Amino acid sequence: MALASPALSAEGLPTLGTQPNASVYKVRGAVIEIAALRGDIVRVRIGRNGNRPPPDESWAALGTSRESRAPIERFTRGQIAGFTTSVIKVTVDQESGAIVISDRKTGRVLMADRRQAFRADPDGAGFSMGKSLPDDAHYFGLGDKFGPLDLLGRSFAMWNTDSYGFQEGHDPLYKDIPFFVGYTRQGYYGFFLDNTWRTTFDFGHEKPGQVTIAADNGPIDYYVMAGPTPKDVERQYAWLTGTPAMPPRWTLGFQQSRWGYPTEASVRDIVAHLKRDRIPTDAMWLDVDYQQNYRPFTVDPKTFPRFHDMVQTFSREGVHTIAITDLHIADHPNAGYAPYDTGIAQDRFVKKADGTNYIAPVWPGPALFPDFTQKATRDWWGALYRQFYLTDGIAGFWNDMDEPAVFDTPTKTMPLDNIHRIDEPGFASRKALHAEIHNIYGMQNHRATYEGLLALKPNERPYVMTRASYAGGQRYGTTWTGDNSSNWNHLRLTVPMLESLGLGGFAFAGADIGGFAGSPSADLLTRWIEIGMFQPLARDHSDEDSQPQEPWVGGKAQEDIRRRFIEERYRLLPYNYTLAEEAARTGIPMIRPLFMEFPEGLLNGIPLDLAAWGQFMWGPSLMVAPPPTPESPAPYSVTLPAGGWYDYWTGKPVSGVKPLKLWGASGMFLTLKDEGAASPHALPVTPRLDQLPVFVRAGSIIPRQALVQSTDETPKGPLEIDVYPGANCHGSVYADDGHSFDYRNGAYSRTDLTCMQHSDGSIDVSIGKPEGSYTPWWHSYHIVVHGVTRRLSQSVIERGHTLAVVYDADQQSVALEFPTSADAIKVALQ
Ligand code: NBV
Repeated sequence: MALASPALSAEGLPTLGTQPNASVYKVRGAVIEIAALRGDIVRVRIGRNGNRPPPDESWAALGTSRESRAPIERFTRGQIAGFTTSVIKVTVDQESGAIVISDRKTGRVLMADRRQAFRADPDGAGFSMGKSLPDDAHYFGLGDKFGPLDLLGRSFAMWNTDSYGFQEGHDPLYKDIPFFVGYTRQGYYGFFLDNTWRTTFDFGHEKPGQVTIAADNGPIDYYVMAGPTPKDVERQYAWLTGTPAMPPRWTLGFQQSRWGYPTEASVRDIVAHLKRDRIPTDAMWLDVDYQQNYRPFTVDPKTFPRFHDMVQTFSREGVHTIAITDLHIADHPNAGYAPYDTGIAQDRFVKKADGTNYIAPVWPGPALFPDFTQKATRDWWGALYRQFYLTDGIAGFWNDMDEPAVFDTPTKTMPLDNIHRIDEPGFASRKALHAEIHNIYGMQNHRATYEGLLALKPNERPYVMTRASYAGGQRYGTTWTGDNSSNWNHLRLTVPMLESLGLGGFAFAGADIGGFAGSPSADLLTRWIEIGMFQPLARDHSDEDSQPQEPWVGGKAQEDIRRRFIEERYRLLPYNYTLAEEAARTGIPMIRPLFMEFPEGLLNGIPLDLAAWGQFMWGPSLMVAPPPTPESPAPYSVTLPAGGWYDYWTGKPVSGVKPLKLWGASGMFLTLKDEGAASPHALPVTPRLDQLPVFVRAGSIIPRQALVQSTDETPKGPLEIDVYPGANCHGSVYADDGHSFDYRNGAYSRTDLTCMQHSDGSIDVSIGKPEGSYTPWWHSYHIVVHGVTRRLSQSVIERGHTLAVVYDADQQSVALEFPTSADAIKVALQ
């Protein structure tokens, strides 16, 4: 029961006397080690049954972050011991072991054990932790959960599962991201349980007033991040588990895919049709159809006779080819199948409990499963891409089925007592049961591919998409939401699902546009394309049994609408790419819940999103507001957070009405409190299939470009800069070569943009001095300032001449154009 800090060597526990950032407490046989990694992040590790804390190993948390140290000051007051960092206060009740982690200055409680630090399961292997759930709490995150954004009142399992045709409420799905963002009226915080075994999170469902976090086995090892804003939490989580891999620019273009393009001719036809119909496109995906007998790393010469030529031709047309490479290696001996031969020779595969290779049916029939928990196996796997990547010119890869999925078995996966042989920097070499490895298997498959491509082309950004993953998997690229369905509810729930994935680090994620299982109606496909163009990964993909769902399906009128939205995505590329770079640098996702941009924006005390179903932020400036029930022609109310808004499509200011009733998440009407300008407004909208309400936050500056048919094309004309005056008016534009890592050595260009509206109506627009050594494609700026209601007819450019300005009274805008400069430029519009 005694405080046993700082040095515990006499007890056989780790000596922490030399570690000024951690305290160790021995309570009721448990050894609780709490370390401050930064002033705003603490890590709790608990050794059960008098054991030392679990080993410091992690697939998710970066070694450099785990080694990081922040100063602490310890204290003891009666039975309460603890410490403070610059931001956090930790207390441990030495009678019960209950830990309370709070904000040192405000007293805001982040996480508090209800009674004790944990409860051991009767069998001794598992544990559960009961944390208090304040009355005003809400929870967000946990990755690919399929339901409302708020996790409150529900419970979830974390177990990567092939979930074909999943529907609302189905759980678990493909990924295990045991990280959530907690909210109370006092602020936001983050919680990450680093335990790869099957775990559960219950937010007041089983036990009201309690968040229960439990695992079947594995370490009690968790991190609490102090926020206090949602963006702070995202930065803290990215610092701990890594930022998302910077995507090649082309991956922000439109992408076409389908399971069931059976031949090379059919694939060429699709690309030709996209070109003919002038649907801007950047990628064509090849599903399993191209392979010989579904064997990974093969091409069927009968159905894809000129495969290499096809990939090269597409590439010349600005269309990048992405190929699926499932992980299961066909059990195909004595046939010259190199992945099998080399894998067997090097003993690369997962074993059964009896030590023999595990073989189970998947695509190619009986197959073996690489043991990605070994660096050497990952290196072997990565080298299998040589021909596709270096010779054929395939631009990206797709790791499917890596939960791992196994056919013809009720568990849908391999036996839990299969054996992995961890042989890995940062880990003790040991055998591990599949039950421990299952949730990181897909992540390590993803990693093996990403790192393999990197080894083959060290200065090219790899592009790899995985279906299964674990926390930290964002470091290896992108993901998608798996086998969704072609129905309106899936379209509706895609938004919170992508938001949750973004909160969990997966900034570049997408859902199959149009839905995978089943066939969308023409209207559904149109709406899905519209909304999907404001999401990170825009890929139209479908099941082999479904009807075609390419952009032209359903007739010209529908295609024209879809094309218009796809084109808009290309026009927004400078903005979108700036968002992608921000995500890769900071961890702040591209698609954001409203609370991320308006953390103070509460409706009846709760974050705005909960009343504004389906509305989301695309970066800091654009708010997309699809109908909350997207199939319904019924009018609905868009919630406009306080601060002023413009209509993206017309450029004109919009104002809502207040107070108003809003359709809430739970299907109830909520009444807005009228708190004057500081309160949100509601804007009545009557939905139309050919329109998607998108709003620009006042005070934004958005860079755009001329339409291109592929992101490889250099846009003609100036960089367009749309200025929407308002408070704190700013924006930025980032550019680099779009594919290499040269930006890390300064070969990028970032320009800050600001504006200022004076009381007499005159406006200053400032273009900062471009930072970085990269010269972007534009040579001039075309500036349009929106919401201008009085004639402004000339502009004075600092150190330059006076330029005529075009004032458009109808559009309430002024426009002017001038060349770029290596220096800052300030334009005074008078
Ligand atoms: O490779 C075929 C499909 C793919 O189209 C889909 O996107 C994946 O989620 N894949 C599942 C395998 C299906 C196995 C029945």
